[in-house]
Amino acid sequence: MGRGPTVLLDQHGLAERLSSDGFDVAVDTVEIPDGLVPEIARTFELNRRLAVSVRNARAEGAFPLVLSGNCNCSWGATAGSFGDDAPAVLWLDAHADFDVPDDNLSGFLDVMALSTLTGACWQALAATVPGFRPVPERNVLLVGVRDLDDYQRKRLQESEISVSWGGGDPVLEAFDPGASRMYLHVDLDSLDPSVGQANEFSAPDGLSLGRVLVLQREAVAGFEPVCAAVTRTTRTSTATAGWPARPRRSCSDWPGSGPVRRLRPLGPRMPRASHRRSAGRGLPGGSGPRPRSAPARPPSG
Ligand SMILES: [Mn+2]
Repeated sequence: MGRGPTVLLDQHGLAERLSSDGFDVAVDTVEIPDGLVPEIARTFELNRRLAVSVRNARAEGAFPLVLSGNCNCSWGATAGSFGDDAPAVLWLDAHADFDVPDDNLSGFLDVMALSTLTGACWQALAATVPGFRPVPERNVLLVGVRDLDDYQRKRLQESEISVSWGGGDPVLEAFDPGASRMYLHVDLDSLDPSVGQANEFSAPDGLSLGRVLVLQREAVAGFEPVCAAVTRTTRTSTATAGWPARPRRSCSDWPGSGPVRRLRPLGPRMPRASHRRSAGRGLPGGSGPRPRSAPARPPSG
């Protein structure tokens, strides 16, 4: 999975496309040497480096856009973007990434990405990521989640996380995290397989592209986006068939095996409209801050 950022940049020319749209783009690659340390230690070291990279980008007035093969980049991305004020988190994913070591059956660290971010596990290691602060569960809206084992669904339903299940209409207007600054996390397997399969963890009944775009417009209208990540991109270049619907994992695909790329659309040369978009204001089609009411609740079943 880890080579997806390279594919997006080198094969699909993402930086050049953003540049042609008027953004001043700088690419910073965050890597650690293969085989340096065990998987868990590697993953946290990668996040320590990512946090510094993101913090430097923000100090330059840039908007950090993190490209990563794994969802645990959320630790470094938020650590480098937010101080003691916890962000609102809009997290698009087919999975909850909410396992803890004591209930996890896969041994896959990435399914603990959101549970670590919300402070449920790996607390000592997470604290070594510069600037890391656990995000309260009530600050998180999880959208598109649908591929869960029973124990995963139970833990999610017992949490304070707001949930919009599967391909249903997202419920951003009912999301009331008590924070105005946002971290936007897009795991591409949140998309329905009919849109494309960015990785082998796709599941049916996902989000349409239109729904994702509406949700993003609402997010920048109602919140101030400070950092974003696009994750779980595979090493393959296109969203073609051939991936099994269920995980087929190999160790070489696991966290830390590939680079994390952070794009930096820099502020000064950004067109005014685009800059406003980064600041979460005045997006065409947006309707201003969303009214807030009760948090969305998961279905009782
Ligand atoms: Mn994920």
